[in-house]
Amino acid sequence: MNKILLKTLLGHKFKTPPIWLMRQAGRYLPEYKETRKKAGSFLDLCYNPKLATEVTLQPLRRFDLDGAILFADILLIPNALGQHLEFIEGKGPSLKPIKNFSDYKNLNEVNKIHDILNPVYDAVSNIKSKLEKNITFIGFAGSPWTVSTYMIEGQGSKDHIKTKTFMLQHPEIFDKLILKIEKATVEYLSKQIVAGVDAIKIFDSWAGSLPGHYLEKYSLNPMKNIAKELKKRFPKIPLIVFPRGVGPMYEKFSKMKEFNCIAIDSNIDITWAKNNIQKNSVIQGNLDPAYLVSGGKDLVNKTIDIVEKFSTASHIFNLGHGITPNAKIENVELLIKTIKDKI
Ligand code: 1CP
Repeated sequence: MNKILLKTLLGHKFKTPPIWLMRQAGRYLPEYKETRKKAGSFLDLCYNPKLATEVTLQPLRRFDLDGAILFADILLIPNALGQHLEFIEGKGPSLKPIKNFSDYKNLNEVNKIHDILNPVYDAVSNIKSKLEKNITFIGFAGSPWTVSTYMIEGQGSKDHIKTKTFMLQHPEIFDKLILKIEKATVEYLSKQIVAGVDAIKIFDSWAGSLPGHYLEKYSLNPMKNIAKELKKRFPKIPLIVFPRGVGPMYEKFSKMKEFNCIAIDSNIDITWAKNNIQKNSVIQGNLDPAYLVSGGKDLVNKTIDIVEKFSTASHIFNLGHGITPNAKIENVELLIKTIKDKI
């Protein structure tokens, strides 16, 4: 097996760390914009196996990356559970929000999700058949907490006040919703694995907005349950967790034995992470995506700093969050050259 990313997830250490980038497919690539136009809407792109394959492969044709991430979205789960979803140009996702028990009751049964998600599994097998043998293929889903914020807010939010108010005022409904997302996510990820992904990542992009002990209850525990079930069904498939924004609580998340790797955001100090996290788990991260806009010496120096700090144990190079639409292609090239050629 020559998949160095997969081997690193399993605890091997290479002189040069493997690299992939969160949101490596997307609007900073002209070829993505073209395919996206051809598809019609963003959802049409996600549910078109041929075009989803095309955009998954686009960054790999341009860059010397070690991993491919399935082109899909964390909001396909709410959609498959029956929630109306559209992506509005220049504004982002828009869903019909869940406001009460009757909205919750109207969601589809978990076993119905595949009726909608089948094209995603077709995309996975299609991508698998086209990937070079040295590329690690990553499947993914959102965490129950992060997905619930979109289901309740009905759109992206910075403070998640509606979701937290719902959680505090209707704990019985909220618990049921989290459990339902958890179960749907296990089934969704299991099908991705059967269709051919090599590893799984769970994105908890909004973990940082949960207060106090709710972080454990609604972020950590549901993700742990998903990971436990996946490990029972597929013991060899490595799992990555990304509890973005949890600060010093990263240490606790990194001790979850069910996950092989923890992705850290750019706010985490790399020396702290080396001393407190890397001893518990393989580490992934954590260049700020802004360096891919600004480029130059700063990008080179920061990249070398991250690689050197994490070089004593297993490390996967990545950003601390998704690449932005204004990232420059030449800066992505410079980043990869810096890592692979050690300039
Ligand atoms: O206009 C467009 O083309 C849509 C932009 C876009 C893209 C390229 C969206 C809408 N989703 C995606 C693909 C995507 N989303 C991928 C696969 C591609 C890749 O990584 O190369 C992945 C892994 C995601 C995951 C995702 N979607 C997350 C978790 C990661 C993160 O960035 O924190 C989240 C929070 C979403 C929701 C979402 N989807 C799209 C947008 C604009 C958003 C964020 C909405 C908000 O502001 O809250």
